[in-house]
Amino acid sequence: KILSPCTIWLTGLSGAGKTTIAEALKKRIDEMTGSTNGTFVLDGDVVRQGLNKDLGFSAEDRTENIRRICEVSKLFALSGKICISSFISPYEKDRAFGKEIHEKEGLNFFEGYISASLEVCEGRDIKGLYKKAREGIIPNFTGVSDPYEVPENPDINIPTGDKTIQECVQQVIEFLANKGVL
Ligand code: GGZ
Repeated sequence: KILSPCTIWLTGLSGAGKTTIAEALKKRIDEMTGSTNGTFVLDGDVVRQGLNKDLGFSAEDRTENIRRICEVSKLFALSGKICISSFISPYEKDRAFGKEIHEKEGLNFFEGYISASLEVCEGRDIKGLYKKAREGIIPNFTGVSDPYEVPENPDINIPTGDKTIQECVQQVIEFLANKGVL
C-alpha cells in the first residue's frame, strides 16, 4: 500500500539509466501494491514532445523544463500517487525548487542521484549522442559541452555503473520503506 504520496526525482547524465530505473521501479512498486494506478512515470522523451515542445537545451530552457515538470510532479503527488520523474535536471537550484514546492504542500520530494560516471555513460553511448556531441553535431550536450551539477546531498545515491538494475531498484524500495512511503 502507498502510505505517503511523493515525488521520486531521478537526476543524472544522459545514458546513466534514469529511464530504465524509473520503469523498473514503477513495475516493482505496482507489483507490491497490486495496482498500476499508484505510480506515474514522467520522462524526458514524452514531456519534451508534448508539454514542453517549445523548449530546447539552453540553460534558460532547461530551467523552465524542470520548473514545469516539478509543478506537474507535485500535482501527481497531490493526487495521491508516487510520481517518478526522470530528467537530467543539471542545475542544483532547479532541483532545490522542486523540493521546496513539494515541501510547501507537505509532500516528500526525494532526490535520487543516478550516479554513473561520464566515462560509463559515454562508454555505453546507447543512442550515439555522445559521439555526436564530441563531433560538435549536438551542441551544449550535458557532461561534454554543458554543465552537470552533481547533487551534493542526494536523498539516495543509485550507482547504476556498479550494480544491476534489480539491485538498484531494491535499494530504492528499501529506502522508501524506511521513509514510510511503502
Ligand atoms: C542533453 C540532450 C541534448 C543536450 C538532446 N543535452 O539520453 P536521452 O537523449 O534520451 O535523454 C536526453 C534528453 C534530456 O532531456 P531532459 O529534459 O532530461 O534534459 S534537462 O533536464 O537538462 O532539461 C538526451 C536528449 O534529451 N538530448 N539534446 N544538448 N541531452
